[in-house]
Amino acid sequence: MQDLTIIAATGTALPAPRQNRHYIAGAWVDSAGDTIDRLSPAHGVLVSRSADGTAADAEAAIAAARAAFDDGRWSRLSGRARAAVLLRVADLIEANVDDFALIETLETGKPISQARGEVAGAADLWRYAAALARTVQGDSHNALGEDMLAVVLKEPIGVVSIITPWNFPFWILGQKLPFALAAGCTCVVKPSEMTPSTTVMLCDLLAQAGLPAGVVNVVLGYGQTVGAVLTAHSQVDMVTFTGSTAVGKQITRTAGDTLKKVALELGGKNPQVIFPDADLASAADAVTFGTYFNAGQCCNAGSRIIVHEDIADDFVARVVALSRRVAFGDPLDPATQVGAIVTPEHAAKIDAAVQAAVAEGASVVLGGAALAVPGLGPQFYQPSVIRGVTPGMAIARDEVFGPVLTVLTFRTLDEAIALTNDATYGLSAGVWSENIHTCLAFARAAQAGTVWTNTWMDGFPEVTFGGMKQSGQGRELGRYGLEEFLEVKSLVMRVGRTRT
Ligand code: TXE
Repeated sequence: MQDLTIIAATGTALPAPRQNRHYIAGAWVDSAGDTIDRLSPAHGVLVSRSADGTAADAEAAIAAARAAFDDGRWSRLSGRARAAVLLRVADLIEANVDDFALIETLETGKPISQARGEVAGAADLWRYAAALARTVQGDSHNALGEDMLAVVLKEPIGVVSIITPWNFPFWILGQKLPFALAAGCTCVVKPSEMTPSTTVMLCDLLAQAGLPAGVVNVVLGYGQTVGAVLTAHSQVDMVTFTGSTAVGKQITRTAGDTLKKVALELGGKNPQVIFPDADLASAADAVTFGTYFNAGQCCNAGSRIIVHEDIADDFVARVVALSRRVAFGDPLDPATQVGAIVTPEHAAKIDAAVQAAVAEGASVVLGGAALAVPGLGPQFYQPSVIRGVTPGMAIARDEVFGPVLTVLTFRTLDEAIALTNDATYGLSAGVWSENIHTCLAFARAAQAGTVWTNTWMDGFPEVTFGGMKQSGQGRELGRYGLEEFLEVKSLVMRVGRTRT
């Protein structure tokens, strides 16, 4: 082992496995289908057994959401009344952070400290969405002629299918569900088949908070069965999806038959550009965090480093030194900073990407292999730094979704911008320089939904998030995060007599 920081198994006793059922029309429902077992990626122990939903289960959930929308039990409430429920949900999540975080850790493999942060952060998303619920408003036109008045209304779009992935299950749900509810929509949620439990646990809190039955329904199961129905069904008005670009494209095609609205938050291959005048200590710190956070299984991973050639050796040495200090190991230890890889297949995919890069001529400066953690299974990967990467290599272009940093170099600002934009993705980009002109020139030219300047991955419920190019369409968070779930209707009225 290359002098890394490793945290051995804590030996903590794990809770009994959860049994997860569908939640439809306010009731727990067994599936006619099979069940799906989820083992903890770090411990190999059964965490949950969940319904493997069928098309009929999905259809029942859609019917419940449709009925709840059409009778106005939620959509016709005032923004104030909706906000009150969302605020109670936020309080209840905060009161249950530890329970949610433990299950999130066991299903995803992420460190418990970060799972706590994710759950507490999600509560804040519910709180923010509650504030937005009271701001639904459109426009008025009063200069169309004295007897004409037009108002533009914003109305809930209707029934929304929400399909979420496994990397931040509770946070990503929080980027979508409370915003849809704030707008007055009703929802059918399908969490990832690998990490369904916190979504299921939330249903109890929704009921306690006073959300009417049928407004939120959860169907468990696979994408090809349940997900396909949620995207194709004529009674669904919108699909919002976070996941892989390949499935995002598939969803767009399926949803096209009924022309339902589609919002997508997909992959990224996000560059951080480091100029020689940057605060290199801060930049190295942020690059290290941006590479290893969530074991790199993060659409916003900032692991495509584009560093000025004059400082490349120094900068890589700093990152390698910091990488050795990042604590990898048992997610249940509060000191752990990086946990397990989500599945054995995904761990193998990460390693294959690294070995392919080596075969293409890149060199491994650090890591580049599975990580042995005393007392735990094989599903860990070493912090890895790869040099000698050229822009055409697969590892420079494709999302690795693992704790792997690649290094490209540049000489001029124009070259840095060209390398940044030489990507099919456009989710986020970063620039490190003490010169505001350099930063702004880069930020204006970068094809990315978010550009971070002298920081990385700082996010706020208030600040809109989303991708350009093949990183997605539509936006989440901020005001735009509400607008996505609102339909626009113009009322044109001839009213009042023209004065003579
Ligand atoms: O994602 P999928 P996977 C990227 C990352 C990762 C790769 C594969 O590169 O290595 O995707 O991950 C549901 N119709 N991201 O395979 O398959 C599925 O059940 C409807 C980026 O886990 O996209 C799950 O609920 N739904 C990312 C969700 O889609 C379908 C987060 C995501 O699964 C479906 C995760 C279908 N035909 C992975 N097929 C990010 N943007 O953060 C699957 N699903």
